[in-house]
Amino acid sequence: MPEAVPEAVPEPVTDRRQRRSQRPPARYAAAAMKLYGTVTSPFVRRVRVVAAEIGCAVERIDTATEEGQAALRAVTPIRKVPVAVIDGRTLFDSRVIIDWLTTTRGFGALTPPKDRWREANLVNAIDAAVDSAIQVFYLKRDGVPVEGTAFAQRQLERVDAILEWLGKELAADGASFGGGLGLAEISLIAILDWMDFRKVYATERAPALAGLRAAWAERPSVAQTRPQ
Ligand SMILES: N[C@@H](CCC(=O)N[C@@H](CS)C(=O)NCC(=O)O)C(=O)O
Repeated sequence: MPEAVPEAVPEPVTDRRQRRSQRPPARYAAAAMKLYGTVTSPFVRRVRVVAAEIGCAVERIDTATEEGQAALRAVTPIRKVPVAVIDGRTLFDSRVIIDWLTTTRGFGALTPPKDRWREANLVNAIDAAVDSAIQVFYLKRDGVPVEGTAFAQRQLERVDAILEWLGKELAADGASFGGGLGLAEISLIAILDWMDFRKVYATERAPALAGLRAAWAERPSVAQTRPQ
């Protein structure tokens, strides 16, 4: 088992308006989360951002190494990151992990969804965009000459369509989809930063989304987890 790397936990932002129902049940509040993942994955990053926002300590198992991959395979047959071990459970999938965190520890200074079903549509669209970009990235990384193929074109066009749609879903100030910083905003920032980092999609093709990215760029949880 590779050594777990503890991450710095930024002080959670206290929000006086936090509703009583969002407060964490005391029995879960203190436990740290063991998180299997890399520092480049956008799915791992959104979990790290949420953990930082709600003040949940993270011990990350780096899955970028062979040892880390072996450790990952020992906890999940899916072989994808993130996986969390928390409160005596092993949880696969970033959205499930985030759901567990916000359910057991509250939303901290994050904005809870006003409309869960709308948020689910936004996040599904964001995930579909990054899934398409990731498929092309993996093929290129494995030396498959995917550039210029109909497959790659279809993935690119899907990303174009999704980002254009997301631009139309923004609130008037362009900084969010209608609240403050929530799962949809964090997910969008994570995929745009990842696309730039991996140079798999020119994010300038979606100028409408630049304002949202800029609005949260200096937030400690966002700035400290940006891939580089
Ligand atoms: N729906 C999953 C997606 C996870 C995912 O695709 N992770 C990628 C890293 S960004 C992965 O582990 N891929 C490994 C592979 O496809 O072999 C989640 O939200 O956690």
